[in-house]
Amino acid sequence: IAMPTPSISAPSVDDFSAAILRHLKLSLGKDPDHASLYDWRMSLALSLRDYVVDPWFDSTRKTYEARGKRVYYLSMEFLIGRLIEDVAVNLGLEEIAEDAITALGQHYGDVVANEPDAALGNGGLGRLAACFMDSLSTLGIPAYGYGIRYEHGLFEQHFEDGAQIETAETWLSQAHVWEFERPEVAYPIHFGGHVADENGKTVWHAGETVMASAYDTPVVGWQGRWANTLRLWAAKPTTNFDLESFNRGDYIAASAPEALARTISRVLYPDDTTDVGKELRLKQEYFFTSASLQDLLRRFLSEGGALKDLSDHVAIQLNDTHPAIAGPELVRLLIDEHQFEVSQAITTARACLAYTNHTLLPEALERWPEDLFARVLPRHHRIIQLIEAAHFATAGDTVRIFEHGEVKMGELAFVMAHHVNGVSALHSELVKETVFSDLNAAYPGRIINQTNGITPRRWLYSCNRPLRTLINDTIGTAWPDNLDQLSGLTPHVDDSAFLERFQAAKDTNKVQLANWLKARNGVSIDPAAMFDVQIKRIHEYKRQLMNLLETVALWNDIRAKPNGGWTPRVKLFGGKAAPGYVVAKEIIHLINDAARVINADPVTREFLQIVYPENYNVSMAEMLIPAADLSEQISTAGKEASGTGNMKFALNGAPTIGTLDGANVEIRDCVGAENFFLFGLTAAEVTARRAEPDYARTAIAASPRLSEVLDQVKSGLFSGGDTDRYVNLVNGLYDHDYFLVTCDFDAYFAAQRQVDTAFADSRHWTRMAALNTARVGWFSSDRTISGYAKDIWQAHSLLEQRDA
Ligand code: 26V
Repeated sequence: IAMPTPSISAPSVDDFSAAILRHLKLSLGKDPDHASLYDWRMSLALSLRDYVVDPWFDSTRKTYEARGKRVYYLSMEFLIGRLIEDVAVNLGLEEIAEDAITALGQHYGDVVANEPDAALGNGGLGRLAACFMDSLSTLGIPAYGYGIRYEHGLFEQHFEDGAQIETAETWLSQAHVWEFERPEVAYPIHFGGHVADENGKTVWHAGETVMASAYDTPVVGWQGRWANTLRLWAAKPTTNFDLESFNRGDYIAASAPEALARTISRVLYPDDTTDVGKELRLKQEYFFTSASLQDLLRRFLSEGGALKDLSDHVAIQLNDTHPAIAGPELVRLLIDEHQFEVSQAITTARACLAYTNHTLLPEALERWPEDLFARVLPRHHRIIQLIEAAHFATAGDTVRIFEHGEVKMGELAFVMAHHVNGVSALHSELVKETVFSDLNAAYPGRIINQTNGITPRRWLYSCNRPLRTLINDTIGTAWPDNLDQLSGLTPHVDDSAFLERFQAAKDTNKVQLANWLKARNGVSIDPAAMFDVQIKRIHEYKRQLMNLLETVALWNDIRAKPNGGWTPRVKLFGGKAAPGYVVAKEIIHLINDAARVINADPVTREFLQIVYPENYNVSMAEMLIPAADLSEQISTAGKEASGTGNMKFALNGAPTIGTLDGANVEIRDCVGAENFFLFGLTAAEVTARRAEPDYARTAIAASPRLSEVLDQVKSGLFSGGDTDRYVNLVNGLYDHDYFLVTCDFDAYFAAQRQVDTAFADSRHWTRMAALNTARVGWFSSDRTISGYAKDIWQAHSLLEQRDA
C-alpha cells in the first residue's frame, strides 16, 4: 500500500476555512449561524487533527520497519494543557488557522481559549512528561507515553474569603477531540485473591479483575516530521451490566461492577507529597503499569521477537516510583506466562528498566504497608521477596526493600533499574549522598544525572509571539529545534535597537496580561511596574511564605518613607495547595488576606500590589511567564530537585532571584552570576544550620524587620483582628522552621533591594533579560531527551540526517 508522505503540504486559508465548515456541519451538526464558540473550537481542532494522522501513520510504519528500539515512558501524570496551538504551531499551520477562523468571523484567541486544559498532572513531574513527549517526537525517537486517562484532572481552585476551595475538574464532560478510542486494545488487570503452589508452579488466583482500555493521542513534533503516541488507559468492568440484578429490580446492584471498576481511573491524586499509602492509589499504579507492560510485550511478540532479546528492543523509563511495580510485574509476566527462570527474568527485566527520581523529600518517597500490599498484589509480594533475595546475593543485606512492615518503592525501583537518574546536577549528587548512598556504594555508576529541560516550542515559540518574532528577525528561524542557536543573540545585547525591541516585546506581554487580569478579576495593574512572579505548587519548601513576609516588610518600609523613590512592583502568585495540606492552605489564605489590606493602602498603592489569580494551570503559566520581569526560585537549598519553571522564565527574559538549588545552579552558570540575583544558605549550610539549637529564634531576634512582620501577622492586622487565624503558621516559624524561612529572610530582603536598583536602570535590566534568553538554550528538553537516549536508552532517531 502506498503511504502518504509525512511532510504535510499546507492548505490555503480558503481550503482550511472550508475544512472547518465541513467539520462544523458533518462532525458537529451545526450551521455557521447557530454555531457556538464550543462548536467553532471543536471544528478547528478536528480540522487540525486531520493533518496529524498522516505523519502519525508514517512514523508508525517507519518504526515498524526499523525493528529498532522503542522507548516507553511510564508516568502517572501527563500535564499537557491545551493542544490547539501546540498542534497548529508544530504543523506550521498557526497563521492559516488564525486567518481561517478570522475569515469565518470568529476571534481566534477566544476560540483557542475555549479548549479546557488537560490537567492530568500535579506540577513539575507531570509537565516534564509532557515536554518529553514533545521532544521525543521532535527528535524522531520511536516512543510511547503510557499513563492514566483520568476522568477528573487536577481539582479547580477557588478562593472564598481568601481561603482555597476545591471543586472537581471535568474536562471529559465534553468530547476530547484529540484522542482515538481503541476498543480492541484492552487487557485484564487482576487484584487481590491468593497465591497457590500447584505442581511446582506458583499460580495467582485473583479476587477482582478490571479491564484497561486504550485511548491514543498522537503527539506531533516540530514541523510534523514525526508523531508518537500517548496511550492512556481507562478502567472498565469486565462485565458491563448485571442484567439479572436489573431484572430483579435492583438497579444499584446492576451497575455495581461498572462503578467499582471505573473508580480506578476516576480521579488524579491531588497530593504530590503526602497522602501515600492509599489502596486506590496502589491500584491505579498497578493498573496502568500492568496494562502498559502487557501492551508492549504483545507488540514485541507480534513482531516475532524472542523475549530473551527484549532489552534490545524495549527501553522502559519509570517517571518516579509511581510505576515501580513495573519491575515485579515484568518479572511476573516472564515467569508466570513465559516460563522464564527467576534469575533470568530479573536480569531481563532490569536490562529494560530505568528509574528517574524527582524528589528527596522523605514524605514523598513511596512506601506501602506490607499487609496492604500483600492483600492487593499477593503475587507481586512474593516476587519482590525473590527480587530482594537476588539483591542480597549480589550486594549484601544492608539495604532492604521490606523494612518496618513496609515495602519501599524507591529501593525496589533502584534495584530493578539498570540506571537511576536525578534531574539536576545538584540533585543527582544529593541522591548519591543521601537517600541512596548505600545503594550507590553497592551499585557504583548506576546513578547518573540528566538535567531537566523544557520544550521551546510551547514555552517560547507559541506562548511568546512578540519575542519569537524578534528572535526570528535577529538569528533566523532554525532555533526552535536547535535552541543553542539562541546564543546568536548575545552580540546584539549592546545594540540599542535590539534592546528596545526586546523591551517592547516584554511590554506587549505585560499589557496583555494586565488586560487579561482586568477582564478576569477586575484587578488593574500597571504594566510599567516590575512584574515579580512566583508560580508553582504551594509548599513550605518552596517558601511562598518568605516571599509574602518580604512583601509585608517592603510595605512597612514604603509606609515609613512614602517619598523614597520606590521601584513599583506587582507581586504575582499562582498555585494550588493539596486539599489536605493545612499549612499550605494557611499560606494561601495569608497571601490573600495581606493582598486585601496592602492593595487598599492609598499610601503604598502606586508602589506595591499583590495579585493572586485563582486556579493556576498550564494555560495561565503561558500567559504569566512571557510577561514576567522577575522569576522567584527561592526554595530551601537542597529541596527543589530541579525546577522547570525556572528555565521557562529565563528563556522568556526574566532574570531569577533564587537560591543555589536544583537547576538554579546550572542556570546561573549559563547566564552568568551578574545576571542572576543569588541569596541564601547553600544545601550544606542548611544542613549545618538545622543542627544549631534555636536557629529560628536566633534569626528572628537578629532581624527587627522580620520580627515586626511576624508581630503584624500575629496581631490580626491582615485577618480583621482575628488573632487565631495565623497563630500556627507564625508559631511554626519560631518553633520548627524546617525550611529556614527565618534564616534566609534578611538575605532575601537584601537581594530584592538589589533587584529594585537594577530594575530602575531599564537599559541595564533589559540587557540582563536578553542575556538570560540568549544563554539558556541548553535547557531545551531536546537536549535532555538526547541525553536519556544516549546514556540510558540506547535509542536512536529515525529521522534522516538527525541522530538523537
Ligand atoms: C508524589 C506523590 C505521592 C503520592 C500521591 C501522588 C504523588 C504525586 C507526585 C509525587 C511526586 C512529586 C515529585 C515532583 O513533582 N517532583 C518535581 O519534579 C520536577 C521534574 O523533575 C522537578 O523539576 C521538581 O523540582 C520536583 O519537585
